Amino acid sequence: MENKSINLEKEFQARIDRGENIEAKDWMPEKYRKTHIRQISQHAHSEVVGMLPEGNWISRAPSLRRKVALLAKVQDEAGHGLYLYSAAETLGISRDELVEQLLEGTAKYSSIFNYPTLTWADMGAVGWLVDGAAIINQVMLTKTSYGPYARAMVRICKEESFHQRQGYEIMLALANGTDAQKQMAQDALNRFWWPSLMMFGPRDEDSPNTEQSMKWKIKKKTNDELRQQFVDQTVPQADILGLTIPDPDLKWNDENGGYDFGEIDWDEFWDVVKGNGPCNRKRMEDRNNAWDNGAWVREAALAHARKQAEQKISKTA
Ligand code: BYC
Repeated sequence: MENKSINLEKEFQARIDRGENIEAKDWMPEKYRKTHIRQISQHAHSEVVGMLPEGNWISRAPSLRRKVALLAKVQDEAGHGLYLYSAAETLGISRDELVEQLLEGTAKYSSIFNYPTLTWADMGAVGWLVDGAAIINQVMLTKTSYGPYARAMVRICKEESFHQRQGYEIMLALANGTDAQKQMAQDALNRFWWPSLMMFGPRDEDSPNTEQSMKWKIKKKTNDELRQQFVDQTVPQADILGLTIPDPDLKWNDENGGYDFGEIDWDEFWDVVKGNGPCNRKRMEDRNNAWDNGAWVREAALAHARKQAEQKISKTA
């Protein structure tokens, strides 16, 4: 029995090493399944909670064009949440269970969405930095070893690119606007820069999941590698905007071919992850209210589905 399970694990690792995708009905170690449920559901929750800071600005967008683009972006995020809940369901957990974990506050979602969006420029900073960081992480995940997750990521990444561009374009307009607009853009960058770097997770040496996730090719790059990639990609974009990254230690390093940057405030990161960020309570309250207020939609959809099924039965009878 023990030998059989060792052989299964060996064959599983060999498939991963050959670069094969693992599919829903394939044998997989229990820990692989659980790690995926954890990561995919945290990701799904992040998309759903991520609608809140931006939803806050839909009714206050400065023009019809901006409003349409923001509305489309927020709707895309709802869609991403749904693809990801479906991918998680292939691993044997129901969407109801996952939603329940989110609403009762036992599930994690990205720390970034626990920061407030105070001005219109924050819509630019979120699109540029938050979606920019998300793309770097998620392009890697299009090649992740679990097939349903990898395939969901391909479509999500296409939509994230549009999100990032609309954000950068807001920043560009503000940075080229009046002094007050430029100041608003700089202020948004100042507030979102460090939380964006935190999105990639703890330093590699403090990340309990990275080593195993790299072996299973759930992750193809470590948290620190992706964070470095984000900094190297984003600093020149800030230069084009004429804005200053709020990090006095930021410096080009010729030897490494990348930017050195300052120390992240890890106490702040863990505080936010543990539920004590500026907006954690508000986000949970808003999600719970949305769930309660949407009960009639779920009931109506179920009643409609039941009626359709009954009509089908009576037609075939
Ligand atoms: N916030 O061992 P580690 C988006 C947790 S973008 C909160 O490194 P892992 C969007 C981590 O879960 C954002 N928690 O973990 C964009 C773990 O906790 P548990 C969503 C964090 O999984 C724009 C513990 O800390 N993207 O959706 O190997 C608009 C130790 O960390 C964070 C994804 O979810 C954090 N920032 O690596 C709308 C991408 N960082 O479960 C929406 C998929 C870490 O062990 N996820 N933790 O108690 C991943 O790629 C990986 O899960 C991470 C973390 C790189 C985030």
